[in-house]
Amino acid sequence: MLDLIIRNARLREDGSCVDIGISEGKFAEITAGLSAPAHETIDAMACFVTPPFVESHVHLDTALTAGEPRWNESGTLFEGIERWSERKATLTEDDVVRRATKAIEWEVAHGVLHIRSHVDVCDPTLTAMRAMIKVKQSMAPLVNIQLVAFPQDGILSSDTVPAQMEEAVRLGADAVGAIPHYELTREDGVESLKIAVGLAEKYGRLVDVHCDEIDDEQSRFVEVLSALALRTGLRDRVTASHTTAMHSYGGAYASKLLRFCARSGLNFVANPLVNIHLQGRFDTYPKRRGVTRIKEMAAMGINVSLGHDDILDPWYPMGCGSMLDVAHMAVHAAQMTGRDEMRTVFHMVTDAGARTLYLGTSYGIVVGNPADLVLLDAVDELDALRRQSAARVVISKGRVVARTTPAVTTVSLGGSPHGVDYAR
Ligand code: 17E
Ligand code: FE2
Repeated sequence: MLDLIIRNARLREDGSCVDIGISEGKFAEITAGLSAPAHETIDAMACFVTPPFVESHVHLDTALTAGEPRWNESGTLFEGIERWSERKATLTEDDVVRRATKAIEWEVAHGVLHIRSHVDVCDPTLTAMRAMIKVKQSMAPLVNIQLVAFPQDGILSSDTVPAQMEEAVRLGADAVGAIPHYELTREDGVESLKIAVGLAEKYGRLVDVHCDEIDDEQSRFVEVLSALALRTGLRDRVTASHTTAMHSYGGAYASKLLRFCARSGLNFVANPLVNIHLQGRFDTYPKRRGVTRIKEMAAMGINVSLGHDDILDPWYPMGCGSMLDVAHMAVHAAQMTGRDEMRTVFHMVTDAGARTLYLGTSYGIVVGNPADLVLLDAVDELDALRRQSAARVVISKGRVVARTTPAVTTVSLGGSPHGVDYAR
């Protein structure tokens, strides 16, 4: 007796539908015309089914603080850091838990079940990290949350930050961060990367660095991180986030750099919603887009996934936690509008994200894996991207954790009122 059967779900690449049997929180059987009895049945109505979305990069500790106490009016990264430092001074654990929980609910409602959140550890009391560890633990049965010890003001910005980083890792951070382009000198930037990677080696953690998030073509820390990933053997346990300076590198340097990155196995996370708006702010015209070389890296087989980065905070005044929203921007900003390219972008918010988060083989709709899936109001990846499809049903470990009823619209232009659908 199965616990749940999802009938008529569009899973196969050829568009054919299957029935998905779930038992004890795992995929038990996946086949057309499944005949086993079950306690509950959901009719997927030939909707497209995908493994859950993976949010590769978000700051849940800062979420929902936009405008508190002041708005970022210039739209620069640097004013965002200033505004956040004002809000950071008033943090309490309850405040962080409340806001992060709400943002996670928004993400789960959109089909996200794996989240990597950076958490600022420059506050000597580690209030945000302590709060986020509570959130991670309370969500663990249904939502997988990874935490990165992220030094927003720089690891070498004060004598105390290195010890705070280590304490955050001891408390339970899954990954170690850094922000080399925001250290006082190039040398400090290199040193900060050595400290971060050293901590990851010492405690057996992953690495995820805010790396070269600036329009300065001379900001060149990806090469340092890639070399450390190679030499330490940490390789694909290491991720470079943002890397927006790569947008401004000359062709010869970028070509050499990306070959080295392919060799080291470094993962990249682009945050197109946020970087298309934060970058280029010091340009007149033409204004650079400031989004990293998503298309070129993907074409080389480098693992690239995508993050929302911010949800209603000092760096971004918008956001509802939808990875389809992020992917939609990536299609435009990276000019990945070829049909295969759009499919690739969809996979950047699913499978590629799973690789960045180092989830291993437990991710994916395969018999024996945790029964995590999303039924989208779409027929395939491209349809989901175009229509920003609702996640009709989100299932985590065999349990329905969110449902959305897609909007129903009626038009009347003189003839009889009729429903609109967005199929061609
Ligand atoms: N902090 C940072 O350094 N860069 C960002 N994009 C955000 C926070 C959101
Ligand atoms: Fe970020």
